[in-house]
Amino acid sequence: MSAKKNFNDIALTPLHLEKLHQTPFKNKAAGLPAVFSSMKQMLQYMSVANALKSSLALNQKGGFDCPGCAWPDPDDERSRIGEYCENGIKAIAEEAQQKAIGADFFATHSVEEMGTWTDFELGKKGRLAEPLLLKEGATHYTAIGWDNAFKMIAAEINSLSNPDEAAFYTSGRTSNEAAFLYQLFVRMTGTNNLPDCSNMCHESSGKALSETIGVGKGTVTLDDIHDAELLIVIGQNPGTNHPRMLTAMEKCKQNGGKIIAINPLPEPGLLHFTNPQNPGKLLSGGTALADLFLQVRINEDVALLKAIMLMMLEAETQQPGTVFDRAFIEAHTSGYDYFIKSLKQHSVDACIAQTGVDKAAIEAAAEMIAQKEKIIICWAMGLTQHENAVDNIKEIVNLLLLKGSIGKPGAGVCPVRGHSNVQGDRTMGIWESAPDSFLNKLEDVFQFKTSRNHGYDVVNSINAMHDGRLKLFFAMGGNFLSAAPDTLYTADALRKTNLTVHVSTKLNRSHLIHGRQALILPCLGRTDTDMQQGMPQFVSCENSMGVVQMSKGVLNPPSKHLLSEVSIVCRLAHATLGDRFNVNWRALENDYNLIRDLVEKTIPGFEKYNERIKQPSGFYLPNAAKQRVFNTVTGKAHFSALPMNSNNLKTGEYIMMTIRSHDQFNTTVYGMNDRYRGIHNERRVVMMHENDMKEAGFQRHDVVNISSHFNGEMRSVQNFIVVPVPIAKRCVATYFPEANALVHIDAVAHTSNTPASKSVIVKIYKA
Ligand SMILES: Nc1nc2c(c(=O)[nH]1)N[C@H]1C(S)=C(S)[C@@H](COP(=O)(O)OP(=O)(O)OC[C@H]3O[C@@H](n4cnc5c(=O)[nH]c(N)nc54)[C@H](O)[C@@H]3O)O[C@H]1N2
Ligand SMILES: Nc1nc2c(c(=O)[nH]1)N[C@H]1C(S)=C(S)[C@@H](COP(=O)(O)OP(=O)(O)OC[C@H]3O[C@@H](n4cnc5c(=O)[nH]c(N)nc54)[C@H](O)[C@@H]3O)O[C@H]1N2
Ligand SMILES: [Mo]
Repeated sequence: MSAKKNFNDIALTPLHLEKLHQTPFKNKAAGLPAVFSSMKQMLQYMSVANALKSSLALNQKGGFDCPGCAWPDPDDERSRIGEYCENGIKAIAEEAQQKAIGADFFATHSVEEMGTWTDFELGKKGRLAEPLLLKEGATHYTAIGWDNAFKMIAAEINSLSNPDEAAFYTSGRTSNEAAFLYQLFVRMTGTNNLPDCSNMCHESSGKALSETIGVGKGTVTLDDIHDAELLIVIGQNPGTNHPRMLTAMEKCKQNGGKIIAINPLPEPGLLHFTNPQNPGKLLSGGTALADLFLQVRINEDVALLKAIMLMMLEAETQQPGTVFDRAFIEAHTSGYDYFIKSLKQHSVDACIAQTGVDKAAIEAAAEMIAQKEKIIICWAMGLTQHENAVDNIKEIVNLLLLKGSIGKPGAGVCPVRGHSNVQGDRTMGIWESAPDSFLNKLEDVFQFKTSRNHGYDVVNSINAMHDGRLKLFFAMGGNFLSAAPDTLYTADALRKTNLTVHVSTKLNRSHLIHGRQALILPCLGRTDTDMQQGMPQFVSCENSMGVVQMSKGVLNPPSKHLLSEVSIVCRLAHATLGDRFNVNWRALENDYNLIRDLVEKTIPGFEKYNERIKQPSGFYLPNAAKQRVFNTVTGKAHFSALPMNSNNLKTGEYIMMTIRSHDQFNTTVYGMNDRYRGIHNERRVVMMHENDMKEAGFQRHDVVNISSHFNGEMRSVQNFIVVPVPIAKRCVATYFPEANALVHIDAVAHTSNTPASKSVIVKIYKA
């Protein structure tokens, strides 16, 4: 196919059909190709010296926290050549580019021209080098001094008729120190409008877990994963998105553990793994991971879990006390009888029929679960981004409660977080609906009155911009436009604001879709050294398992005009609030230890923060559920009686999930290949089962248009290429963010308001 460019709106990734090349879907992950791929990536954009320096410091005690995912580092021994994975290396190579783009670059490229570039091209231009302003009506960004930029934002904030007319987004890379000051500043302006990437990510997990077990986080450590008798990995693709988790899964297997994988795709990393950090294993061919793979249809996990629990119930009824943990249920849970009553209303066969999985495989899973006592369930976006996402996770909790598998070694819930500090940002108060206990404490420590209005989350922010209720949109990192659902609707929303501000490391599409005026504020990244008044500073992050660790960059920043996120918050707060509150923003900017002292005063679990953060492996935050203390209304863990969901696909309809390729970090496209799935050089693809293709009359690599249908409204995207893959029937997959325009703004998970970007009902037509 010849390369062609064609686009209607610069909010969308332009159509840029390249030369698609398809190879067989792989059946194993990592190994030597991963080592080669990561080396190639690093050396393409970095000097050998910087590549070495950064890979040696990656995830080492005293080094920097990988800006990739939030998977924890081992507490004890760490690989000496760096605790890295292929995709961590790509994340660093992406951030640590030496090329920097400043006002000269933006003088030669208009906003409109940049809109014709793909996300891959945008990202490869280099690091942002100086603050930039897009004046009203201007076609190009031009340089602006830092002070003027802060004055401009401050004037805008101070002229709002109501503080709730501004929203302050956070992506999950922001450090604890920056996040704490940022939410404090935002709350001092008088609003709780703190939408964050969590709203699109694990919000459903947080909601379900806090209601059922009293803590919105996971309850396991890395050692628990190693010690589990059974790991269930559901709705997650660790081979691509958390590659170091494969090492933990391998250890679990070596200790005699079993693994069940539940996914509409036979993701290579779930099935087989060759550890690239273990030279012996590279030659011997690696470890078979999953003992059982259940190829569930998209969003039929509730049916699957119900089928499994019905089978377990049957076995328990026949031999009471052999399957369920009666003592645990009795002592620590509530709602068991009602839950069982509601479960019995479903028939096993009807549940099985919905899942698309063989009965024998489900029976095998039920039997494995029945026999084990130490079970951990890991999940990610495959469960959280559906309308019934919160129920998905409550159903997982039901299963674990039946087995008494929460709050003991080798057992528990493991929502695997995405962004490297997304969990820490929440702990620091980046939350549009923070609990009163948090706000009360903030008031105590800082002597001011917080607003008690419920703030806007991501979806509510977009709607508020659309309706003119939001005038200013400020983003601490991220790529809001491309990460959010319903791309064109979100673009319209952003265009209605007076001012959009992005604190960023790299150019992205959100800089091109803007309010009446727009600012880009370039900041230091995780890999950069951070000096304040001649003194080196470090920050800290919390990983997916509640460990808080120091992170200290090692590379020279790519431009001398960059500020740290902490500096940006402090200077903006000072420009906006002056001396109105009892906070010495200048002192905090100069010494991050002082920020940690304030965190210690405000947030439980951070006692002796400055002392303990210097421990080589950091420290664990307390987790009550892990100790079988359930901070729910009843003081017990709750069983939930949940309805069955059904996708009800009509003829010609498919259910579509929007997923990540192996060469991307969210909206940052590192490369054009999805190596494990065998898709190369093209991202505008729709993955389909061969039988479905045949039925629809599609040939391999036909070009199609896709439309989605929600609440009587239609959305569509053009020119996607059909690729046959071994996906569950009637299920299709596209990449995020190319297909985000199909996710209707109102298609959200009940109660968590997370966009349902993994269950989009679509029709597919030949283009
Ligand atoms: N390299 C890299 N690492 C990353 C990221 C990245 O983009 N690149 N992103 C980071 C972030 S922010 C996050 S949140 C995580 C995301 O990590 P994942 O959740 O693993 O990412 P997705 O690609 O969205 O994959 C979802 C997986 O769930 C499956 N799935 C989809 N729908 C269903 C369903 O209904 N049921 C079941 N059982 N499975 C389903 C898909 O087939 C896919 O394997 O990764 C983090 N780490
Ligand atoms: N359809 C669909 N949509 C989705 C998802 C999906 O699976 N399907 N996943 C959702 C999920 S799980 C998430 S978490 C969101 C992600 O949403 P976001 O977090 O908003 O998006 P990212 O692509 O991670 O943001 C990348 C940008 O962050 C900036 N950046 C990188 N590092 C730093 C840093 O250290 N500091 C600052 N200030 N900026 C930095 C760079 O400019 C880069 O362009 O997307 C969500 N959207
Ligand atoms: Mo995420």
